[in-house]
Amino acid sequence: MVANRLPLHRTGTGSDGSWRASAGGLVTALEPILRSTPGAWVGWTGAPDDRTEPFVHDGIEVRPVPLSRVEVEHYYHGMSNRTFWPLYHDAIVSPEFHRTWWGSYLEVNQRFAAEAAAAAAPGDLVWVHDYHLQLVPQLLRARRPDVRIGFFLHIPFPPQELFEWLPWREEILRGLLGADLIGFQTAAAARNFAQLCRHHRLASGSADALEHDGRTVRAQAFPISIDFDWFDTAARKPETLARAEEIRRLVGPERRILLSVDRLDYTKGIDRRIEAFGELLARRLASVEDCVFLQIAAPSREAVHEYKHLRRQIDGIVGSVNGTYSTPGRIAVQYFRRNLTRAEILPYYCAADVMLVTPLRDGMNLVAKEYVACRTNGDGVLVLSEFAGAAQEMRQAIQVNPRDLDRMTESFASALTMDPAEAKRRMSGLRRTVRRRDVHAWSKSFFDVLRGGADGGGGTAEPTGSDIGEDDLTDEAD
Ligand code: ADQ
Repeated sequence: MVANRLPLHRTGTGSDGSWRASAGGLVTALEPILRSTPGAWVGWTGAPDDRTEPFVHDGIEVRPVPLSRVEVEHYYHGMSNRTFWPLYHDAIVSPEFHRTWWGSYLEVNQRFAAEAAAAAAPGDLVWVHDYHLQLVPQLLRARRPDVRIGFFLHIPFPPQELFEWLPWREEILRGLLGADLIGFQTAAAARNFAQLCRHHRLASGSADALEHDGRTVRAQAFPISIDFDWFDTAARKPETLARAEEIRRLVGPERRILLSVDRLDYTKGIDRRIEAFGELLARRLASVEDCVFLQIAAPSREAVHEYKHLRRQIDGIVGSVNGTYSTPGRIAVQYFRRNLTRAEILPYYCAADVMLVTPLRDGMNLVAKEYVACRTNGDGVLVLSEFAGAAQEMRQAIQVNPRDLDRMTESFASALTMDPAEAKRRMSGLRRTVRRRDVHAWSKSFFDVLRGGADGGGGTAEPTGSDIGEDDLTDEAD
């Protein structure tokens, strides 16, 4: 596994402190695979100038890649989080393009490729993750033509008219084409990629068989998921249910709970969602007597200006809605700006009558799937943005356009008043989908296709039963 961050963080101080598994999108998804498959993980520890030597943790060989303070600034906060992140998320904030950041990105990608080349045994599978490391497939192939290389992009891949902004667009396409298999969250993203490769005359053919440099490269959708059984089991535990009851009692047992759980990121649509909740109250479609909105937001990327700004902006919107609508003992929006453990989040999922997942753009969004997995009684209503990758599979959710404030407000009202039988019917469909397409199915299908294409290069990768195309996903509806 090659990813920007190691799936661990140091506990305590000092360079020889012990390590604990981290939480978060990518780690949440890969943890089960790491526990069941022996292998090495190449990644950064998260601390600048950290020269930790390779070590073994819980059966996994860990190979830290050092980053200097300047590289953290240029490669990570800069090129990754201020160029690729906004560009690939519809340019919700303007991406910045700086040659110094690009130089650093190139250098750091070289270092990751060298470390991966050193870690892999002959013929190994190497799985590279995400937008921080888009050059690694090509750089690794140059060093180790014997290994099979998979790449998975966790965030959206933009359409041509946006991607073309990038001054280094051909370098990125070539970098990715170094892989044998490129996984995206949606079929639309795979199509965007294939179209760009053809446009720049770097490859010919369709997404599932791109001819490039005498090899066949597959670009395909593998919608990421969660460990459904883990959430389903944990949500049934007496201590989870007791805490869920306590949360209901504390907010007022007669109040219905609307919940959101996000990283504090401008892609997640937190501001518009709180505004829509304010409109719900303003239009008297609901009142603070009968409902409450709980927003849990984990601080994120606080070194980046846009994130500091977002934090202040959301503080302001929460204050404004609460100042206008709260009454003694009836706070309209309860906002928790902190990182919770999984065990702390679960009871909220269990307590929530309505889950609001309304990003402006999101690769997948695991929170929507986590909520569904926790609804062991088969009740609860999911409101889901059309612009989350999850919307492709989760057709029984109430789908909304987060930029359409009127409709979004009305969808919150519909969720609160949905007929219980209708809610159960929808939830049962959602649970079926997420249970069947869990994270194990996701990683297995990726590895199967990566292995299955091992025909020495040049062969045409045959579609397999594990393919998940857009049509297949659409069929899941109802
Ligand atoms: P993220 O943008 O981080 O991931 P998401 O898929 O929602 O988004 O995953 C967030 C994870 O963090 C969830 O497991 C959630 O439970 C957890 N989390 C959220 N708020 C938290 C809080 N306050 N405290 C503790 N934990 C919290 C990226 C992409 C997504 C894609 C994933 C996986 O942006 O689109 O789904 O990778 O590929």
